[in-house]
Amino acid sequence: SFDTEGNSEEPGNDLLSNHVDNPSLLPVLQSNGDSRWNDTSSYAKKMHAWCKIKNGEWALGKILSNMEKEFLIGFPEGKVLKVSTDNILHANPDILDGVDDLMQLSYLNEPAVLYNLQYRYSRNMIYTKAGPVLVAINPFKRVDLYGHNYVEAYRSNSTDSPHVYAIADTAIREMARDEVNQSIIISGESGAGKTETAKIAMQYLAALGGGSGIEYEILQSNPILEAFGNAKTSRNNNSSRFGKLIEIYFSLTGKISGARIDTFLLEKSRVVQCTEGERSYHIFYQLCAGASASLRDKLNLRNVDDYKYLKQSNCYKIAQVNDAERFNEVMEALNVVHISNEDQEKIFAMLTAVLWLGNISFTIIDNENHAEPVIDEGVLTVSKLLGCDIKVLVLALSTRKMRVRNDHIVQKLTLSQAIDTRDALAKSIYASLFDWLVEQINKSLNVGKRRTERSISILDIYGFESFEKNSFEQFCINYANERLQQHFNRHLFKLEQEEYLQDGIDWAKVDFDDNQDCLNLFEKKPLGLLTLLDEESTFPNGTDLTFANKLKQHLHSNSSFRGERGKAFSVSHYAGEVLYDTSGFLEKNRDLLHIDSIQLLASCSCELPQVFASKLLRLSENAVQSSHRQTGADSQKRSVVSKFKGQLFQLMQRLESTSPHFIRCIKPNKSQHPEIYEQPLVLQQLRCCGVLEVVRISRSGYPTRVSHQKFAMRYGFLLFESVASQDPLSVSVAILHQFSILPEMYHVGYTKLFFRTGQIGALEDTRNRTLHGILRLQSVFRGHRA
Ligand code: AD9
Ligand code: MG
Repeated sequence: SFDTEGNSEEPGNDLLSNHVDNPSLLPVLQSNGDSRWNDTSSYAKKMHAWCKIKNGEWALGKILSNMEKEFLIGFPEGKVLKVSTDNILHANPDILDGVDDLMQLSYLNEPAVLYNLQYRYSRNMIYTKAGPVLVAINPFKRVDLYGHNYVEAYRSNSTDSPHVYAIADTAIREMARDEVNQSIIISGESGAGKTETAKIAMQYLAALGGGSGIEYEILQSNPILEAFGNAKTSRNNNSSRFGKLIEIYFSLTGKISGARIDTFLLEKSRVVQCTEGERSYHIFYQLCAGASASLRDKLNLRNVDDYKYLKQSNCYKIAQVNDAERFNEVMEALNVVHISNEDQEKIFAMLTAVLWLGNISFTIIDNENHAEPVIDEGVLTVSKLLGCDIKVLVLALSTRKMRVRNDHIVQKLTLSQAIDTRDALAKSIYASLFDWLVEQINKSLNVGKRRTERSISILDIYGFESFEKNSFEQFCINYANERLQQHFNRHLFKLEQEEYLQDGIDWAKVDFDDNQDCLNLFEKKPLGLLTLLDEESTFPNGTDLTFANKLKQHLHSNSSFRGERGKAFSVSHYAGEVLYDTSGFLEKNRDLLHIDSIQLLASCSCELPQVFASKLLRLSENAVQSSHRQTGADSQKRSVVSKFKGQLFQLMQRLESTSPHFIRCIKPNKSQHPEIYEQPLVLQQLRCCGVLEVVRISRSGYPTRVSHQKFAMRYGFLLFESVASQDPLSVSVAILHQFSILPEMYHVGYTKLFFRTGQIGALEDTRNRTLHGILRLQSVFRGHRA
């Protein structure tokens, strides 16, 4: 069958819609404006062309004259400039303005792609296909593209404009058709729109697979997880600080039967420490703003600016967000996922306990800097909210039981140790609460436990981050993004190209930015970032500085690594270079919660702290067991990065068993404003995601596939001379020769012909002209006869 750019139901139309039907206009890819592919003789007077102007941006002008090494270009405002040939690229004809698939551009160069996306963006067409990938540009405003009418349009196939709905629709269809689980993988940097896109995809699935009511519960998990797992950062007012995979199950009749949410590595440091201008997790502000008077009373809850953890960043509000209203929405959502009022109150008590923990201060009690908590409202409220004895709380915050050989001794904590212990307890309560909440939601969503049905998974993780100061959290987030990028590359570049090779096609590989080097830098054993970090974390004398020095000593020859001054190093990620400061790396990686703190939680009379304690105990016991097996590699507990790596590997394994659909979100500006399209910012994202290369592969590959038989049938009548042998292969080859199709434009496979984009278009034109001619002749004959 005709298999054009994947699979199309109506081959004829698709073939005709190819705009590139002149071989001389074949893809010109400029990955960085270099002019290797730029054949200057193809520029003619009066042609429009892209010119690179001073700030690196591209402007559209008209060629006035072509001099030896430069062009004279006229710009719309009347300006005339001399531009060197190196800074000129072909512009597409007006008729291609705003095409909805970048594959259709006659000239595929960076300015052409940027312009096309901008053209669409300024008309609120935020979605564009880049071959198999959907590109979504964040509108930073409401756009009228969603809701019932749009869902119906995509459900009934009455539109084919690129859309998240279209992707979700394809996933549903392919799940049913191929009986294979599907995944929708959303990537892009922080603030690009992944989480919104994930919700839009979920809405479509819910609309098509709904009926039982479970779809509403699934949708209502979003406001809950966002309240507890998202926060305002300098990049995004609603930044996800955890990764999420939601797997939605479908019954054989295509109805949603349940779902399961998996989360990855919540950034818990945010609970106790937050950069100026950012916020901690939304739920804290929502609770303080929205709790009823009686709840405030019961919890001894104050205002946001009464809490040190919330005060330190000097930021309480998010523009256009009403935290009190959001609180009501979250409570409503908690009801929907069957979390009882009683449990809700327990949740709020834990949140308030965390806030009050932050207010606990210490006094120095001796001249060795040992400290003890001040018994004030903070200590009293925490003990009441957790249901623990004040004395036990005070001891847990000021001492530590140690085992020295066979003796148990009690060691007093210094001020900084006491503060760390307090903060570790707060972080641990919050992270345990988050996990518990996800578990409760899953209980509600996992309706008919047996999972024999098919599923669609949606992946939405934290996007690539590069701040002025980057710490352990960015290190983990960016590592996760490298893994995801690898998955993207594997599917869109490696596997596609392998298929050609399998079909016996002599295929000159298209280069893409393989991030394997960078992944190796992280994962290699024994000398990779993760192993070295784990190793240093277990050394008694290891510090952030010794860690940084080890990295420099062992990794200096890796091209993705660069040692920097002092405790810093930088990594050249697929999405750009990031400078990391190792301060706090070891401690955050060890993530120790002392047994005294766990015992404190276990001693509480309230239910949640006990639940947290038993889970924390189980974790540390498992770790101790596994560390025995691993000859003591991890002394106490699996480190954060090794656990995270394990989670990511599992995630990738799960995704590998699905058929993927990729959505690349693009952030058009840094200020989170609508209508602003910053070319260099968009370009940088297009480059690092390899969007142009995807299009290039799809185009410079052989996207059009036709069996010999079909080809011979369709075009055989165009032959001037009959062919001796009538077998489809010989007829096909004769057609190719007659139309002088250049050998590099097609490939004869074992059973099929493979064409580059545009070749069939020319043949179709001839076929149509000939058919028209025949029809005209026929009518002329009829006229004669009449
Ligand atoms: V992060 O890696 O979690 O920091 P995301 O998830 O990529 O990031 P998010 O989805 O949170 O970004 O989008 C940021 C903001 O852009 C949202 O809060 C919306 O205000 C805005 N946005 C994104 N997509 C859309 C959309 N399709 N329509 C309207 C949108 N607004
Ligand atoms: Mg997000």
